[in-house]
Amino acid sequence: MQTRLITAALVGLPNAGKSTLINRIVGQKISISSPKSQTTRFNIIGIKNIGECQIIFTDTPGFKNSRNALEKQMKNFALDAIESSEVTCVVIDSCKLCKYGIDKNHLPHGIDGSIFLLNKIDRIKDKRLLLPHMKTIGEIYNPLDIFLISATKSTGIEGFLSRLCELSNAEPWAFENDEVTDISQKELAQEITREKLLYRIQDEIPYLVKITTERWEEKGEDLYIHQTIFVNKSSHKAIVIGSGAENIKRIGQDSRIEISKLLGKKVRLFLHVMIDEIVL
Ligand SMILES: Nc1nc2c(ncn2[C@@H]2O[C@H](COP(=O)(O)OP(=O)(O)OP(=O)(O)O)[C@@H](O)[C@H]2O)c(=O)[nH]1
Ligand SMILES: [Mg+2]
Repeated sequence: MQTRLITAALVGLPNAGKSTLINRIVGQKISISSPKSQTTRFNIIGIKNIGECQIIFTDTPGFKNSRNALEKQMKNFALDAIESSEVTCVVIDSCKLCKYGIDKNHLPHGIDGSIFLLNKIDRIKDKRLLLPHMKTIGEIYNPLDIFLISATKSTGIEGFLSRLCELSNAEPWAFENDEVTDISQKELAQEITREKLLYRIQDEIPYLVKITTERWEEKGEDLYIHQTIFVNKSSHKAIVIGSGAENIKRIGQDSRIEISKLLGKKVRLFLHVMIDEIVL
């Protein structure tokens, strides 16, 4: 079989649905998603094989111009992915597009000739509302193609993937047939705990945490995981734990259920919260 290969970066503003899309494409959760902006913190690779074609996607942190050190680093992740991928796919929130138009000042440079994915079209009743914006995108960016998709409803994704296959080159595959990501089980488990924190804790604290794994050990049928959530202030620690340890219990429970489902084994998860002033 003559194998084919293509690398594609998924970039866009925070909350556009990049991670939801990569998970949908590879068929399992490899990148956490949430209704909050800036959920993704680093680049995550997702691999999709279709017939002879291997597509290597990079999910990137939502693009934001900022002076803040963490956000600068996140912005560089997206720029690196654009630079190192053969095709850039710009994911746009269609609802925001209809409301505010294309947010040219906040999108990264270097996306001319990209594929544009107008996501969340399940939320647009009258698709004709998108037409003037598609025209503007055409004028500004000269896109390779524009697809209307819904990552949550799996709409329009096949056409997009076929287009990438058309653009692929005759080359050996870079990953084995059964590989879907480069993120390790340990890192993914940490990310899942962070996702549960994003859902459970309403303010900005989840952005200021770092999670590490102290222990990862199989004992009989069970996998014992000890994770530490580092926060940078004692007041944050109190909020993460919650009154009567309500928050941390719930975060632990939700995370354990999901990690267990993902790994297909019984998981015992222990969460510790510690203060470290230089969390980020
Ligand atoms: N209705 C609808 N919601 C979507 C769709 N795709 C994503 N979402 C929601 O949009 C929110 C953000 O999704 P994410 O996948 O985390 O977005 P992201 O672009 O990865 O965000 P960052 O990592 O912060 O840059 C979540 O609440 C998703 O459920 C879609 O096709 N339709
Ligand atoms: Mg994301």
